[in-house]
Amino acid sequence: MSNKNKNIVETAIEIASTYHHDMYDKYGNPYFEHLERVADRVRDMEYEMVDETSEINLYVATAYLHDVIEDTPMWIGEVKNLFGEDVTLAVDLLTRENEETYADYVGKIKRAKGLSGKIARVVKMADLLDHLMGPTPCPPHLIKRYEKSLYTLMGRL
Ligand SMILES: [Mn+2]
Repeated sequence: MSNKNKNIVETAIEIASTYHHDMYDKYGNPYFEHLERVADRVRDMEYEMVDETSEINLYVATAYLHDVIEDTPMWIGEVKNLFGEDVTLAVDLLTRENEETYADYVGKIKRAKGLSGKIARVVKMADLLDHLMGPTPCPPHLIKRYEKSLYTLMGRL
């Protein structure tokens, strides 16, 4: 684990806590708590899903940043300046466009190539698990969609 990559996690925490400041989930909890739980899940998944040559900190940094383009004024060019190409491509994959159906969005993540594709799949699975099994109840109408998305992504680990 290089120092350079150790720093990107610290930078990602700073960026996420700054940009998601004053945002709350539908239950009134600070949004940053969701990002921390997703990052913790990704750390837990390290030995199961991230091969030993991978840099776990690229995955953890992406976990903190996974909603920053979709939900805040953060610009993707700034993500690239701070975090480099692999994290930027992964965050871009994790950003759902307005006109994109949820199935198309998950399908795009499933098919994505390279390290950024793998990072996006691991982070999205951790995100879905937090929605389904985290401390805040999943709205019933979303349970099937999230379960189906999880199975879709499990098809390509
Ligand atoms: Mn999320």
